[in-house]
Amino acid sequence: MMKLMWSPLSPYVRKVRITATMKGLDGRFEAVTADTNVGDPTLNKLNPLGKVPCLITDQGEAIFDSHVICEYLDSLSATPVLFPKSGPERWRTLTLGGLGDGILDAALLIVYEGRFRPENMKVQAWVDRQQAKIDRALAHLEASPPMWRGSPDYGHLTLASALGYLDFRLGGKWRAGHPKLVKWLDEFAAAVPAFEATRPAQ
Ligand SMILES: N[C@@H](CCC(=O)N[C@@H](CS)C(=O)NCC(=O)O)C(=O)O
Repeated sequence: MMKLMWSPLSPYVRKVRITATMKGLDGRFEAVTADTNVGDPTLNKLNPLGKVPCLITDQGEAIFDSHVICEYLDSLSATPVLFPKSGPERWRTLTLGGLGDGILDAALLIVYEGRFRPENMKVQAWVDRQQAKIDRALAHLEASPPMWRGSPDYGHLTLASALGYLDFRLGGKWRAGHPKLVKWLDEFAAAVPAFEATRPAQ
């Protein structure tokens, strides 16, 4: 039985959970909660970066980060193909995944600025810089939402998890001014029931 070190509210963990459900692997691992806010010695040993998700395979090997775990899970069963094997489609998928992760990283830095820095040490210019990355990414995606052929892949599920995180932690402000992306997310949720099933509890 594989083990997944996780936190129920993590958007990176959500990517892995959506991937596992899409690949029919839900029964194949046990979830182990790690508290990354206080720090978790077991997690730190497995992943020196102290971040979730971290997967421990049946062979006892630790795999991180979320991209690598998702690609590993994709390799365990044939369909649906979440990572195209080669050609322009592969690079398109990985680049969209990178953009989704980049939105997440910027949003997480904004959240951590609020969570970990004392009030008098907060740097608004730093928060604005991260928000500008998110805004540019959203404008880029709104111009041409990345539709899928057949069924969504890793790039799409990463973007959906990122937009879900903007809803959860940043008050859904992204929705104003991005009607095509809002529709895109609705279509993703209809195509991938695991998205709703993994929605973080408020
Ligand atoms: N690039 C990593 C990011 C993972 C990440 O930042 N996870 C957060 C939880 S949402 C975490 O564990 N943070 C703890 C820390 O940074 O100390 C991935 O894709 O897995």
